[in-house]
Amino acid sequence: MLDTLILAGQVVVPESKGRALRGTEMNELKIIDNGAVGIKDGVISFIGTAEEATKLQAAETIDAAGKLLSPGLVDPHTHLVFGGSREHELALKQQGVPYLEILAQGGGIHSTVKATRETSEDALYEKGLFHLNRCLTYGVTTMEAKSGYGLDKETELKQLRVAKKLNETHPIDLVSTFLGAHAIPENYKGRPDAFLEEMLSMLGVISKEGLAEFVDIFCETGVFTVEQSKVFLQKAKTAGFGVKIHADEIDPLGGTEMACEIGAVSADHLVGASRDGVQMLGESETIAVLLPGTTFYLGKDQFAPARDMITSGAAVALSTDFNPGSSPTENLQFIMNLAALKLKMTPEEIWNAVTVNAAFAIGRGDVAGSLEEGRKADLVLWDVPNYKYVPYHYGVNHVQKVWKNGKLVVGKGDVHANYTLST
Ligand code: IZC
Ligand code: ZN
Repeated sequence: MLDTLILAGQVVVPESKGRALRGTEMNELKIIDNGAVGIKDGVISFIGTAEEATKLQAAETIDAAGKLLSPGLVDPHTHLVFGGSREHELALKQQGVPYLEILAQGGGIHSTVKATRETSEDALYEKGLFHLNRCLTYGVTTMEAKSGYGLDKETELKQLRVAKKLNETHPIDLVSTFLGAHAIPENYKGRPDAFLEEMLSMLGVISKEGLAEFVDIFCETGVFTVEQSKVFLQKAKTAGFGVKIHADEIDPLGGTEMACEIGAVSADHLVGASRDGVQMLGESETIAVLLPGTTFYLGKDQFAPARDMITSGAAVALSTDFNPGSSPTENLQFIMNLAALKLKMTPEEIWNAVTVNAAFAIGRGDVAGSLEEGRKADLVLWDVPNYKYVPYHYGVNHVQKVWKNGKLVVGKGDVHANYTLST
């Protein structure tokens, strides 16, 4: 006897090959028309057609004929835990002051660092919880969270501990990344190497307390060079961490090539990736995590060359880059819209990019991002007629219900606009 049987007009079943989907594979998406998914003890115990499911018995049957059922979405690049906000920078942006100029003047990331240092661990937890709840209502059941707004030992550890507690208490599974190398703080101005050594000296305690699985660095003009990033990430890798990089986001420095060379799990942004970089992505295991919400929010016309990447055989994932400066949104569905409109990705590629490939980009490909019998039941019921509808109808939340580990956590009522959260 199943606990729950869900009948849906379409079920999206991204294929799990034990690795991320690459190149033309990204355009393949299994859809079960008039499908059914059964849940037993928090785990998926049946996937098939509604017709096949007629032989099954369930304590509860949800008839969502005409609607869409998918795996929970995975958001593989967020700066979830931070103090304050940066709406005061909007006027500067409107006047045309570039992101890196605001940063160089002591604003931007530095402004959030100041606010994060001044916010207590409890208050950071409450604020993180607020944003996390919103992510869940948008259909995300697994996501990454970076530190990087401390730039000192005490505050970086505070952020990482908040993320750990959020992971333990909230339905969303959080994967932590240490981004101590996010900017150069005032007291290390002109001494980037010394600052990077200081951040590397934290890896022991981070590892011991299980505070992060990945290490990341902001490789950008005025922040860290490609060479500094390479040395830093190689040391982190030697210390046993998976490595990630913010590469070629604003200026094309060549971080994409370096990420592929050193075997980064993901290279993120890649707006200015060179032809060589795109080619190397196609030949390496490094997953390209694209963040079109940031390009949109920074007011740029040039988006990451997603089509070239897919043509070269690369694995592409998509993410919000949720952060208070360059991408203040928890809405991964809007990123799916931007991927369709600005990155020219197909609906099939987009679904794979926010499920199976996003999961592999944060080391969770074996448990999240796809539907398989025996996997935990992380599911989203969408109030849309088919999978192509989500990347098409933009700016709103199409989620009707979310299950995490088989438990209904969003949308307890039957009313289509009921987003009541229950943890
Ligand atoms: O707070 O501005 N790009 N880091 C690198 C960010 C954006 C986050 C921020
Ligand atoms: Zn970022």
